[in-house]
Order: sequence, then structure tokens, then C-alpha cells
Amino acid sequence: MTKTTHSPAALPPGQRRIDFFPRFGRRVGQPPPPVPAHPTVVFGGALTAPIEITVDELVGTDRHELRADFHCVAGWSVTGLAWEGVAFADVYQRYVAPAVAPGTIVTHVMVRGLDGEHFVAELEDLLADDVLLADRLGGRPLDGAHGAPLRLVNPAQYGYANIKHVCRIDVLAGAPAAGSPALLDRLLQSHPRARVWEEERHGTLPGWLIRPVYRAIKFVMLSAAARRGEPGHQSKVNIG
Ligand SMILES: Nc1nc2c(c(=O)[nH]1)N[C@H]1C(S)=C(S)[C@@H](COP(=O)(O)O)O[C@H]1N2
Ligand SMILES: [Mo]
Repeated sequence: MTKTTHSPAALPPGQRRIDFFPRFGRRVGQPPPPVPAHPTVVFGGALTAPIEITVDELVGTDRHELRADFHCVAGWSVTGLAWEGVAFADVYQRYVAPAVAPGTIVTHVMVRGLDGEHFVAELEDLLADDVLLADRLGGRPLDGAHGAPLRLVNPAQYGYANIKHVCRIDVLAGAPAAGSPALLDRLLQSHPRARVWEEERHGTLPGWLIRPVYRAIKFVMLSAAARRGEPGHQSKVNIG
């Protein structure tokens, strides 16, 4: 599978390398969501009818390995993660495209996790050949910290677009209506494309301008995780 065209030594603008892969994100204060005994993904939205497929079936054929860097909007990057799973594009062609309601042109895709987090991506961004639905990391099944049972991996987009614990994927015929007007949401508003090399950190502010805010968040969150003694902070086994 083809990967990034950027030099392996280079990081996207405003990013700093760290040598462990922390559990991170908005839900980091809560335990990871429990994984059902027989996890499934429901495909819905602009389909003739929703489709439910077991994770085992989804990842069972046409598997790929992907070595890729991971970039969080808060400014940390981990390099050389070894993911395994299936290409999002293959899943889309096999299950979703044939079920799209007649006359509908899919432009966006909403990916949702068992913890309720979601991201809406442009379909085109998810059809890139380095976008996976991954069930393994570093030669082992994904753990709760990093997105069991299945996670979206899109190295070209910030971490917040890499939804963990995937349980639902809805295809949409247009961009969704604007989100919550709450102050915190406006301050940390995601970018609709979230492309790391373009530094699309924020919905309205230039990436470089908002860097210090995210760096402060990174500092607070990584310090708290270190105090909790989370595994990524003692071992480097997951990466490289
Ligand atoms: N389901 C879910 N996916 C999520 C998040 C989350 O809280 N819940 N956080 C996002 C953010 S902001 C980041 S940086 C990455 C962190 O991934 P990690 O915990 O594997 O490092 O997951 C992303 N995907
Ligand atoms: Mo993030």
C-alpha cells in the first residue's frame, strides 16, 4: 500500500515528536467504552436500508499493513506506528456504494465511536489509499486505549478525525449543519478537512495562531496521564 510522499524525517508544521503513544482525546477522563462480545458496525445515512456487519467479517479479507505517523491537533506526533486492518475504500466499495439510495451523491461520511465521539469527513478524504479501518496496532489487537475493537486511521488528518471504537458509519449527501455554539466548542472547533500538512487545526482560526492553546492542553493532559501512570507513559512497546 502506498504511503505518504513526505520525507519520513519531516513532521507537519507546528508538530513535535514524542516517543510514546498516549491515550488521548476528549473522553480521556473516562474509561474506554466496553467492547460488545460480538462487535458490529452499522452503516446508515443515505442508504436504501441500514446494514450491520460484524467487525470480524469487515476485517476478514483483503488485509493491509500501514506504517504511518500520527498527529494530534494538540501538537504531539508519534512516528512509525504499525497498523493492520482493511482499507476504508475497499469497505466502501464492497458494502456501502452498492447500497446508496438511488439518485444520491455521497459527499460526507460520519464516523462514530462507542463512546459517542464522532467526526464528519469528506468522502474523498477517506477514500485515500492510506486510510484504514484498523483492528491491530504494533502486532497486537487494538486495546481499549487506542480504539478497540476498530478504529479509523487517516494519517493525513489530525487525531480528532481518527475515530476510535468505531460502531457506526453514516454516509451523507451534504455537509451537516453547523455544530454547537458552546464557547468551548467554538474555541476548539475542528476543521472540516483537518489536514495536517495544511495545518488545518481549527475551523476558523489559522493553525499557527491557535498552536499555543493546543500546546497548553497537551501539557495539561499529558501531565495528568503521566500522574495516572497510564501504560504508554512507561513503555515504548507500541511504537516503532
Ligand atoms: N471514539 C473516540 N475517538 C477519538 C477520540 C475520542 O475521545 N473518542 N479522541 C480523538 C483525539 S482528539 C485524538 S488525538 C486521538 C487519540 O488517539 P489515541 O488515544 O489512540 O492516542 O483519538 C481521536 N479519536
Ligand atoms: Mo487530539
